[in-house]
Amino acid sequence: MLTTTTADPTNRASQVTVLGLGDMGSAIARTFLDRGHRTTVWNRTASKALPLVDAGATAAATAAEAAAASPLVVVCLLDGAAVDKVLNAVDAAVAGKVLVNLTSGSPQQARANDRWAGARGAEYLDGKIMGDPPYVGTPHVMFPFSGSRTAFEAHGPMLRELGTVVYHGEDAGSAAVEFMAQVAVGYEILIGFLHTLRLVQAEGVDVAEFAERAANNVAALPPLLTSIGNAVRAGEYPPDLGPLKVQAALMDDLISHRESIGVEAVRMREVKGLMDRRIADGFGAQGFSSLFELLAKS
Ligand code: FVH
Repeated sequence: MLTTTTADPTNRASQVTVLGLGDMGSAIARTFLDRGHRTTVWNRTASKALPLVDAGATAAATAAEAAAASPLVVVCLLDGAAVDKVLNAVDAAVAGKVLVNLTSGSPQQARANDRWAGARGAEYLDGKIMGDPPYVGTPHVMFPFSGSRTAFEAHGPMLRELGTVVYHGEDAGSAAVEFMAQVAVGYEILIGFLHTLRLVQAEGVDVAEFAERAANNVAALPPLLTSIGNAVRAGEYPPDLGPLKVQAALMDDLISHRESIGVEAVRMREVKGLMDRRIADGFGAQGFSSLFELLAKS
């Protein structure tokens, strides 16, 4: 749930530092300012702090000075390499603080940051951002978090002001696992969608009108995702989308249609190849979800 109360800026517990003022870091700092938090900011390119200073933020001259200013230090930078560089500059200034890293990155990076913070006497929370900067401060931006439970309990109310927050447990890498997986679902679906727009365009259909119809059509996806998840967990594969032997025949049509109009069919050939293997193994009566059995890296 989104917390919308206005903070008392003189209350030290509500003071926050934001390191990194790109599009996302700026949106985060502005949200904290809007909610009444005393906000200290720092950015490598100092000029990016100016609009926030106009809105009431305090700009620090160095990352270490910024980190020293607040009990809660939020980092939002381009990538893991930038985080390493800035944290090395901050170093001992995080002692006794809660360090929250919202930079995209892997579970391994998150666990390394956790160890880094622990060695300097700081509590670490790793967070990931699923949403766009203009929507920070609304429930439309999802923030998976993991790491120090004590830190999450202490600062959860403030973090919830940024969007919809879910805590995934004490392993600092868990939020990144969730993020990587959710982002992958999006990309896997969207590359298929782009391939399909190629086909639609090659057939002379208006791509934007088709996209609108497709958007209505994907309303069927959420229950299907849930039922596939349950099938995979149980290791039992009912004939979702029909039995594989029937679906495989449809795949042949999809592939030959694409090839006949000069449109790439690589995704469909991948799916058809998996279906053929599953059918050859004697599982032709099972559903699409059973392809999961073939997706382990050998
Ligand atoms: N923007 C978005 O829509 C997405 C939504 C989903 C999650 N992401 C992640 O958020 C992180 C920050 O993204 P961003 O949009 O703020 O990115 P930029 O606007 O490009 O700002 C990058 C900041 O990082 C600073 N920076 C880069 N390299 C260094 C370095 N070596 N040392 C110190 N700072 C560095 C950069 O500083 P400057 O260029 O302004 O001096 C910006 O503050 C990111 O993980 C997304 O995946 C956003």
